[in-house]
Amino acid sequence: MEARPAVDDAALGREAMSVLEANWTGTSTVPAPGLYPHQWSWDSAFVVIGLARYRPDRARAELLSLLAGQWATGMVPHIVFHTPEAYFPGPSVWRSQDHDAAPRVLTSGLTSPPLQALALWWLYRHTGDADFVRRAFPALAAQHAYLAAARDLGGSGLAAIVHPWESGMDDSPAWDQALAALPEIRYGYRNVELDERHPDSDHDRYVWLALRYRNAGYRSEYLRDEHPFAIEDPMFNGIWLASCLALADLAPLARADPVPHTEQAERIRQALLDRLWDGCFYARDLRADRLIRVCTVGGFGPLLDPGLPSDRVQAAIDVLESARFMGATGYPVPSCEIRATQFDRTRYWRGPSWVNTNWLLRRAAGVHALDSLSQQLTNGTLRLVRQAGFRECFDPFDGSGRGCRDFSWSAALTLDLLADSVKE
Ligand code: 2M8
Repeated sequence: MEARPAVDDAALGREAMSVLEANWTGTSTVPAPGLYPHQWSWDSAFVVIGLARYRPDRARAELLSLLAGQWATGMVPHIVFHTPEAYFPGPSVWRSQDHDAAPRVLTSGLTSPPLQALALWWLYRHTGDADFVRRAFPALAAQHAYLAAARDLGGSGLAAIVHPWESGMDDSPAWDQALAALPEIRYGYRNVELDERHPDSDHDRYVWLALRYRNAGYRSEYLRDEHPFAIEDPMFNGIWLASCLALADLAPLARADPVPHTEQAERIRQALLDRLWDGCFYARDLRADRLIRVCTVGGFGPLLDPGLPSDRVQAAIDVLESARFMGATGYPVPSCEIRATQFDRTRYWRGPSWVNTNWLLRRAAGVHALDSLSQQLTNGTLRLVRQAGFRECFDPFDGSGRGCRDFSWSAALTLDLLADSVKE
């Protein structure tokens, strides 16, 4: 089924909901039929956010079904395989069942941006369901404890990603040099449906990195001492910081102490400023010990922090609104600055606009009371889905749709944007 979103808000909302109904498996929501037939971690968090005020029952089920995949270490995996549907790399590559810390359901061995606590906060804000907060809180606190204990590979207070898939922005040009430094690999494993996305060399390196980590038993000592890909990403850490503040806010409901979560947020804030800021936020390659000086949409992640100093907020917003980003494209927000040599309006995470990053930036505009930016992001995003449908991503210049159709987070976040735009 492909939804054809209407101009009318009520019809657009119904179309969005019908995409989410069609993508609901009975257990969780797949990102898109066919291409992504399992449960992806940050996709699910966006679905929780979108369903919070319409189907809180399903939002709760979505989050619990994701957390069923949590490892005893606290790690929330980037994919949970609830069904035997074919996907590469699937369970036979990850072999989670060989690990004592893994749950009964099969999962990947990587994590992804820790958006779940912010999603829980969103759900609470719209439902007032404190019982559910009490139920989900310990798992999310454990997820954060895992990041602090096992992923602070630079000893800086930031969590490092150990694979491009952990960023959620797989093909971002920010990872190019770190990938190019890896050995030349030719496996020839392909998910044929993803062929157009990545050059073979990148895909083989993704698989190689995943196999190295798996073969090392998913050990954090291996990540710290040997793994060749370790990057402090401003979007991953900006999301983590926002989720720490969400846990601090929710802690009293769960009869937990908010202070450790506030302190964690403060550590992340300080490290983001000390280590990733140089006129805008860049990712830092821990193995090459340098900033990766390509400005991507990921660089705006720290704006999710209400405590970011106002001069940095202003400087980052100036970049966002300039002709380097949304100032020059007809639609918000290109995933890479358009003057960069790596910018490509057609390639996944190297130029196209995405509904999820638009939503995150809109949230950031909200926390800094930037009402006109918030409105621009809402209107521009709704224009994209009205014109092109709930596509995976969009050409930032002409708004045409790219990638999958009936994409869950595009539909879910449309519901959220519509609800707020009606209220405003
Ligand atoms: C994309 O990532 C997967 C690997 O995890 C892929 O390319 O197959 C990314 O866009 C990621 O952010 C997203 O979570 C996933 C499912 O929508 O697809």
